[in-house]
Amino acid sequence: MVISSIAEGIVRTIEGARDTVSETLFEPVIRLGVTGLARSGKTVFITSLVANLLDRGRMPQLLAAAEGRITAAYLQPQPDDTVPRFDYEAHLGALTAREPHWPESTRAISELRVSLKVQPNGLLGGLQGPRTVHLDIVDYPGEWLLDLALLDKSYEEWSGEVLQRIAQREQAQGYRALLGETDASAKLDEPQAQALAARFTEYLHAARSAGFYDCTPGRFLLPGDLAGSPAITFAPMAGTKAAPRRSLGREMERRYEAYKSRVVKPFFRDHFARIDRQVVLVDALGAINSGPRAVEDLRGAMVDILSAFRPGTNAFLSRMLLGKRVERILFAASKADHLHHAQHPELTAIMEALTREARDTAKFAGAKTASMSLAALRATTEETLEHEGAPLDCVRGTLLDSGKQAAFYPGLLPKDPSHLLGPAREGAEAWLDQDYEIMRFAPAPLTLKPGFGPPHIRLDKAAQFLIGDKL
Ligand SMILES: Nc1nc2c(ncn2[C@@H]2O[C@H](COP(=O)(O)OP(=O)(O)OP(=O)(O)O)[C@@H](O)[C@H]2O)c(=O)[nH]1
Ligand SMILES: [Mg+2]
Repeated sequence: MVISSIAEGIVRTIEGARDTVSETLFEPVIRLGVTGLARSGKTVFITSLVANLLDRGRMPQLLAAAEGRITAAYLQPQPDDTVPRFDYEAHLGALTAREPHWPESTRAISELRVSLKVQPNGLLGGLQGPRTVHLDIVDYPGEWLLDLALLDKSYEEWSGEVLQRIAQREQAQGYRALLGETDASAKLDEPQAQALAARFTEYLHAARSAGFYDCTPGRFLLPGDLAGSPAITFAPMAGTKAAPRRSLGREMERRYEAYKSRVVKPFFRDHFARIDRQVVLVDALGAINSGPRAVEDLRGAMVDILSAFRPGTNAFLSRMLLGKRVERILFAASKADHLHHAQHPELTAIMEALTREARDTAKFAGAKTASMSLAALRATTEETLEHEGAPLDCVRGTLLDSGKQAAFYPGLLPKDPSHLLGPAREGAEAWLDQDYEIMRFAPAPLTLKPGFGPPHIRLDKAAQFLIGDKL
């Protein structure tokens, strides 16, 4: 245990050193992590960001672009041979097709390198030639960050917590019933282990659809190429401590430990530990639309997700990072084009309130943070209609379900975010004084002028915060 941890630390130092010497000096590399819970908008964000970096006509708030100092931008082979490439062309193809559609759900890690040729500014700017800055964008599920908490828990502790949490949940009925018929100290029987894992995974899916976010282990929902492997064929059980060798309970414990060391740790070591800048996308509007329970659950998930960015919360991670930290974190409420811009400040305030607890506990030790509302791909236009003698700020777009055009008013967000977060925390079943309804819009057909990327809201401002200082 100790030896492997030390070795992990050494690998990290050597890798860090290589980055610093060969690349940072001559051609700086920025590793930008893009994360968020499922369907939060990661794929659309990266696709539109890259398209708008390649064609910068809509990026006035990215200063280097506005000053004309980015002389070229191009895609390059990524540095990591074992990580799937982010399928930029397919995703952009979906968004810009004659009948545009949203890209497929991705659910695993992927990476893309964009290289920018930048003319330095300032006094020496005119004397030096352009430099190349590489931007490595890494897309990974926010659910994977939730697994960090498992590293500090034994199988017994984890099982205890999960069983307590699901004792009252109707989605877990099937799993509880099966567990009731199972003896942890009986001899291991593989079909039985598989049945338990399958039933537990069903519970996780049902809980996720019902709006619960505390659905770990993360790979049970998003198994990728781990599907069917022993490392994700386990489930929480009580009374395993006293179980004899070769029993079902002992094997469950062993697989849980394998999940931690073979799945969770490598992700943090090989990917998370190397990130310099991070954007966390949050579908706050979607949660508000689902009701108070979803909002409260989202808040809880944010606390857990963001704990990965607080150095010191986890001993393994601190060793891995060796003092390196994410320098900037952007919290972005995505899909803001569902809302007239007059309400964007309220959405940003809700986003800030949702992440406040996580920030207050540690301030992310030195990382610069910002919150904003953005739309990576703007699917609507704004319109002010008259309703019962008063103006009503609406958005217009093509409804995804019917294909019909409609103007739409989603409801009035409160000026004070606690008017939403308070009832959510107190367990309200529904919003009292407002109804919120968020329609799903289809992406609008695009005719892009040369030099212009897809339309967005504040993507340039987000880019300026995330990488502007390095250009
Ligand atoms: N109107 C609007 N909808 C968006 C925007 N970004 C994302 N969406 C919607 O959100 C859905 C999910 O977006 P993705 O980018 O696929 O989200 P993801 O986080 O990559 O999702 P997974 O890969 O499933 O985890 C899309 O299918 C769209 O319906 C946006 O900027 N505007
Ligand atoms: Mg995706």
